[in-house]
Amino acid sequence: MRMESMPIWACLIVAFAAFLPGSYAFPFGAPTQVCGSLTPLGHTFRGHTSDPNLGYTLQANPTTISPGDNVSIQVPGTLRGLVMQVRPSLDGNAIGNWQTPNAGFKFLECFDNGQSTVTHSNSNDKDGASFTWTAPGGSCQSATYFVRATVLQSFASFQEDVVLQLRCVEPSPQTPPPQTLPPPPQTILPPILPPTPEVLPFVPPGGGNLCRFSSLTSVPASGYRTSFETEDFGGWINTGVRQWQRNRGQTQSYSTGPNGAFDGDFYAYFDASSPAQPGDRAVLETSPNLRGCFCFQFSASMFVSRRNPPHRLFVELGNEVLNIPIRDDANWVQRSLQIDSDEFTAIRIVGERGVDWMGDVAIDQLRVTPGSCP
Ligand SMILES: [Ca+2]
Repeated sequence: MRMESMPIWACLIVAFAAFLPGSYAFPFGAPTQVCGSLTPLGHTFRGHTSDPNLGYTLQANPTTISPGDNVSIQVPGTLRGLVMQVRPSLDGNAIGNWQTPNAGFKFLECFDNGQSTVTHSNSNDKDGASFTWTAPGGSCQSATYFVRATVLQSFASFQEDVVLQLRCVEPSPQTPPPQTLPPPPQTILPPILPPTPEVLPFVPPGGGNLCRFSSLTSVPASGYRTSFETEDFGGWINTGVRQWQRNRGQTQSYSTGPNGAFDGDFYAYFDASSPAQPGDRAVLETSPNLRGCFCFQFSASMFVSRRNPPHRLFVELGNEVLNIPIRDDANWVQRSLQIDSDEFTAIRIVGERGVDWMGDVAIDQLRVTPGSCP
């Protein structure tokens, strides 16, 4: 409330007080009427005006603050009184809270806040003034806060609009403490399997000598011979979800598969790498035109992981199965399989992917010959 808006009677009271000899208009501090203007009522009534040359200044530490921070604010020099606030704009309402002032000063309630304003509590000369102000919490109410004071040197001389700017910055987001990451989940490796035992040969020891169905023997002249040196696979047909592929040299995956062909340059292998999934099968199959007593010979490479479930390479004839055991090296093994059957049947060579990517099973030099195995 500025002077000119005061009721006449109030002005008269102020004027009367101001004219008392040797007295100040408000020797015990500014009245609440100054809350908005910070203009010293009694002083201006006598015709005095603010004297900017008195040289009063404000000092603050720090001058850059965040919500809730305490700020030390000084008014150097000899002074008799003052009224001071901190505002979010020059003409805004006082914000924040002053801490209990030192002797000679007191709170003045403004804007319904008993600690929003400080003023003098007596008319003695003071050797400077020092206060602590606490910024409102939460967020900055503006980027710049204004410490605004009117400082009285004496009753007749005062300086209005002594201002100091504070910069309000939002508190930096809390840097979360470095999280103690849980250890990466352990890859639970399946147990290492013992070597897969071969199923018993399809005929008892002694081989072809005991063939009962020699008279029924029927084997195509081609004998399903292939060393995979050509594309035709010697009559074998891929029938699985995955393909047996020709390859020469090592397979592309490290530490699995043969180093090269068993015979010639090429062999066939089932690539366990993507997109092959566990359980996928590559099946190489003859026609079901084999019967009687005959021998299936082939070479196999089972340099694959033993992780469980394991990779498998096996030969099927009807319901009978011959497993080729896993090896721990890239060497080829030769197998001879004596068959004695009174029904036409097909031979199926099955590669089955296990859980591990190291599963490049390979075969080479296949042939089916009538009679007993050599
Ligand atoms: Ca070959």
